[in-house]
Amino acid sequence: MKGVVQVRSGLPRSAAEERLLNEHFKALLAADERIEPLDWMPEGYRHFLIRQIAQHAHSEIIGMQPEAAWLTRAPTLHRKAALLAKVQDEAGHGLYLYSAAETLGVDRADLLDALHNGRQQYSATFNYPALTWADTGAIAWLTDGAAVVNQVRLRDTSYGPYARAVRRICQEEAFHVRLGYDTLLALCRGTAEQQEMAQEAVNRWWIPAVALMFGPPDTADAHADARTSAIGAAMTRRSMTWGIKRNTNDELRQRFVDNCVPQAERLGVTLPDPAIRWNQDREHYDFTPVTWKVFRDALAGGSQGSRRLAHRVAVHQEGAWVRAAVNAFAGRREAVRAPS
Ligand code: BYC
Repeated sequence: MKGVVQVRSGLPRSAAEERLLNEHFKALLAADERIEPLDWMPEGYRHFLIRQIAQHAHSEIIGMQPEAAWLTRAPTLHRKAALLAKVQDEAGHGLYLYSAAETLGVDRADLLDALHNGRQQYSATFNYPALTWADTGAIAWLTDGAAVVNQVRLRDTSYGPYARAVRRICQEEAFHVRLGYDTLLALCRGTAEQQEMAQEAVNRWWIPAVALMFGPPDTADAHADARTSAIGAAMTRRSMTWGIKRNTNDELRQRFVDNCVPQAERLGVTLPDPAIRWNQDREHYDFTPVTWKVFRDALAGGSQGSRRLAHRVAVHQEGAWVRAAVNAFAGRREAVRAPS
């Protein structure tokens, strides 16, 4: 079926042609084939993808900050080397994703502008502070653990460049989760003070992970802003019809909790939710539902939002000379290659 209809968007077309292209797009989705950059796609699909991939990329690069703050204070050389590799991986994830977004016809500089001006969002998870070394463990175990659960399903997402970027990201995230678990395990096997440090970090990162990494609840409740939740539900439905999302937010959240409980038991930490218990009938762990109130409180709960963005903007400005050098080099290479 591939290659039958490959068009550049933006060309004027008749309604009949549009219908044909739309039918072909739907047939590709139904056959579970990937949509590639030169395939025709509905504008809504393109916009939805740009929004999600950009938000994803922004989260990766802003998400470097809480852990990076501990690079100069890592307890050993090995811990520092591993954390450095992890933080650099997050930068790489941002790069894969900005590249994937660019295949949809947007410019990386514009996306970064939108992040810096607050027109596009990043995950509010990373507005929470990393107060002790143990937070690096909790972030990697819980937020990367949540990211893996979410993104393993995005490997099958319908847009080819996004799916391929996510596949690579997942391999690296799996290492991050192990690293976080290992960092916490060392503390949990240490002194009473170290165990307490691990527990407090888990207490701090549980809600940002369980509430924010999976997005809002699937259904409206008494605390839902009716308009937002209706729009959210409609967007989830469209996203699933388009094969972008493969599971609902709450399905993935449940999978995450089911993964975490036995791991927490092995670590010897308590997940800060008294409602967690095995439910034999459902064959899942029960936990306090992430209602709209829980979600909104978590969105507002991080204290570092303005600091994260200000730091990001300052780093971008400091890096202007690197971008100028790269552009100058590319220009020189073009000039050398151009026939005289
Ligand atoms: N924070 O869009 P909706 C990582 C907003 S980083 C702030 O329907 P959806 C890592 C949302 O913008 C990778 N706002 O949510 C890096 C919208 O508001 P507007 C993170 C949020 O699509 C470093 C409104 O709520 N992973 O792994 O159902 C170190 C309605 O939400 C958040 C991805 O990005 C939030 N968290 O679900 C460690 C994966 N959530 O725009 C680790 C790809 C929602 O209407 N992304 N809002 O004003 C996704 O799967 C989905 O976009 C999300 C959100 C699950 C994040």
